[in-house]
Amino acid sequence: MAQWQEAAAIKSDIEVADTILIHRHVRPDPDALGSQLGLQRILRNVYPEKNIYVVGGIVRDLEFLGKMEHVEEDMYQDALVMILDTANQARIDGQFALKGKTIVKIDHHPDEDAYASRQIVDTTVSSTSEMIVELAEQWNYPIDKEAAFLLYAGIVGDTGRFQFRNATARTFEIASKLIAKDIDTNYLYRQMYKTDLATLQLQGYVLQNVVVTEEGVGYVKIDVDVLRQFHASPETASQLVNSFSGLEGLKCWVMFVENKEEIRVRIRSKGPVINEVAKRYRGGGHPMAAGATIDSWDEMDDVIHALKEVAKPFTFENEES
Ligand SMILES: [Mn+2]
Repeated sequence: MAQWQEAAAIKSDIEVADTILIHRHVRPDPDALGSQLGLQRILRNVYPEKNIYVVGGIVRDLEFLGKMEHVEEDMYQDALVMILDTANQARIDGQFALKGKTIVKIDHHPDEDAYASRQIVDTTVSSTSEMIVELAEQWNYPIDKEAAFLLYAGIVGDTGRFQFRNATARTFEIASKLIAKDIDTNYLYRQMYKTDLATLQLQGYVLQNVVVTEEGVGYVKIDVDVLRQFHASPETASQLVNSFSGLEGLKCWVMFVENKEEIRVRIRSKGPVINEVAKRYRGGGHPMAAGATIDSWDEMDDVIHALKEVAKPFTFENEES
């Protein structure tokens, strides 16, 4: 695991730092928050005398995971800044993150932007939370029940409850160790998968309006009028991208959500590689899960056309096409 060679140096950075500021990406998901808060918990247990803070905006639905802290710009000067789950600078939540004395990146997204002085980037790992467990073990830092809960939440989030193909044998081993800390998974799933009525009704709209092409590309368009009708935010709508993933014949699918001046594009796949398409439209991501941005509804057809091109030649193994 050549990507992990910086682990020892990062441990030294942690040991010498008085202030450690932990960041992650904007619009955080359970992995971003779970890895961030989990790492904070682990480090605070080992180094109670250090100033270890988590920075970034909050998300109401994920507030049960923990709270962010306010950190002034002057604290960055001598700080070790650890940026988790964030591929590129533009995605970092927190305007002063790169003002730290030492910048460390720990991530499992394709390495598009080596913004840190040290980094561990491994796209074969399910989640940044899984990477934090690996590192805590290498560094000999204990993971207590609270940290285990946070990191487990991150793994559950990024693996879609262990059903995506990024859930490896190692992921299950690590999840098993976290479960062994007696974490409350009932509470976790209740919090992670709760839905309010407005969202549920928007989901009904999505299911009613999904279109599938003969190439196996599904798409749904959510414009501002639909958002207004269901009192939903663009973020809420975007989270429904997997709500029709079980549809027969679907190879890849995309959700277009209007947000102010632009249209966010969320793309998912069961086989065809779609992040190359995302890259052509101001985006990127994983081969099976990516995002992009377009400026007008005219461009929607271009994205759908590009997805048809990648979907058409693809056939599932063990299945007749
Ligand atoms: Mn992640």
